[in-house]
Amino acid sequence: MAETVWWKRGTVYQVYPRSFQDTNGDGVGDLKGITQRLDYLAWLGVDALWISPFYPSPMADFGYDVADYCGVDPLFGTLADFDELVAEAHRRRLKVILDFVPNHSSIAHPWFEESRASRENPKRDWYIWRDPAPDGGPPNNWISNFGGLAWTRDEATGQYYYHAFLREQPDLNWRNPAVREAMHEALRFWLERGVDGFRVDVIWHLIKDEGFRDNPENPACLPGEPEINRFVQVHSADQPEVLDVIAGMRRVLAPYGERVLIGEIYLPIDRLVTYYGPDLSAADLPFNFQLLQTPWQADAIAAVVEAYEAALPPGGWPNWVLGNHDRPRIAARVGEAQARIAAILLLTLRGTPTLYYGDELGFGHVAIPADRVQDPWEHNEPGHGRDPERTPMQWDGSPNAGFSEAEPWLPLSPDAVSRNVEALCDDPGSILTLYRHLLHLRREQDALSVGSFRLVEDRIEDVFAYERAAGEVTIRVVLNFGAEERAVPLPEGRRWTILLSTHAGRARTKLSRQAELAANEGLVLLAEG
Ligand code: TEU
Ligand code: CA
Repeated sequence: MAETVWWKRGTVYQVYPRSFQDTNGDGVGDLKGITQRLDYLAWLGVDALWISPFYPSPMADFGYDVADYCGVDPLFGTLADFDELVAEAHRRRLKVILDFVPNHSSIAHPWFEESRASRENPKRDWYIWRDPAPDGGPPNNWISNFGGLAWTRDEATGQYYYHAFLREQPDLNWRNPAVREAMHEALRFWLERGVDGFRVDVIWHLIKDEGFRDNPENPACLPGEPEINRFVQVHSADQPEVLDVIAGMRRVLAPYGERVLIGEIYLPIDRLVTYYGPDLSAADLPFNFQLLQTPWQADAIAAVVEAYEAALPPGGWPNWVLGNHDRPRIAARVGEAQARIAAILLLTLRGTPTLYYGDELGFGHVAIPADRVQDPWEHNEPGHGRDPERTPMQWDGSPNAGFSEAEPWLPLSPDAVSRNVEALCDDPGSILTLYRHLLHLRREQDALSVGSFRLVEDRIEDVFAYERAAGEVTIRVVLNFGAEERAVPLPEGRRWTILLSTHAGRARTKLSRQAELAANEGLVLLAEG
């Protein structure tokens, strides 16, 4: 199976560029900083880096409001810095995946400035303009993902424009062929510069209901949830025509060879898997966020793994995500001990893993003082802001953890003096060492990267167990989600070697008949013979 395409075998590492490495002392990470840290990523053992947006932007949503799809914001550097980053990454056999944000532009994009100028402007139909409702109010009940109305009335023409996110992020009209062509040109611009693929932002939002019908209310929405959850997004997103749009992007990538198209999609499994498209013509990897959304219990996790595997279309390649810049840190959600179980899960399940910078150090929740809040969502809906998962990378014990010579744009975690790469890299018991061993093991073992997957049927309370196999090799993963010791029977007549444990010092031990798991312990076992 050595010929398998790289994005099936490989592991993706998400870099949030503002927070990775600052090189010019302004407290914000930059492209040169990423280049400087490529040796770390190679040492860690990942195969690709996905970089969140660095395009010219007013930064209303920290770069997810793009004012020029074919440039680099001076805050992050220059196109020359980008070319150097790609060359240096490729020299280390690291792939580079860009974050493409086609659903909306910045309000400052020249396209929008033209579009809003008059109803007759040739670019009027590049965005979504509607007349007010008869009472002068918004055209329908659609809500912004960041709270409040998704429609803003523009005085110049008296019409409303639609924005699924901030009012500074007007949605583009993907039903317009001219928009598609302009966006395809932007994709080609980066493909020509050597990028290996794209993670496409909110790809499931690109097409909206042609009749702009009201979204129905969501009876399951609980108090305290973000306002967006009050309605089910059946008309404002997830329209069947979107698969065609995605297939169109795939056709742009195709002549460039092995490039990957990843789609960011927050939908239940049955809808998510439709994004592979008819005959796998749409997304290569529709992001699977189940691990971020499922209660952290062995049974619940086993059930989603089973449901997801069963729902995949023939030939559809699975993937798993453990964290991103929009969701609370995994260690904050499940605790430090279980964050190690999560690491094993991410890197031994079947499918391409995506890990988020800092999770390999066990980053937890970082409390942000009120006067340091950056995320506009926190201002709109307090408690939902995403700053706590966007704090600077912690490299060493020096001031600002080696991230910057200046005060960082977001505060560092108070534990940065002890939780950093330099302090953890040689510690055999650290979570960083666990991640590195897992990443290297996954590279060595076809069973883990491209092997088959099978759930172990006999269930032990709090334990999730499964097998991966390729050729003669069988690997069994046994994970204790609980805080009690568990004895887990192993199949008769076989001996097993511990390849790796969440707990240091157990590797290479032999087992037969039974695995004794400490509280919160996970084991990766190799069958002998
Ligand atoms: O996120 C889309 C998205 O669905 C999230 O906003 C999600 O609703 C929320 O964060 C809860 O998890 C993408 C980007 O990842 C995000 O950073 C951007 O703010 C957003 O799109 C708009 O571009
Ligand atoms: Ca900088």
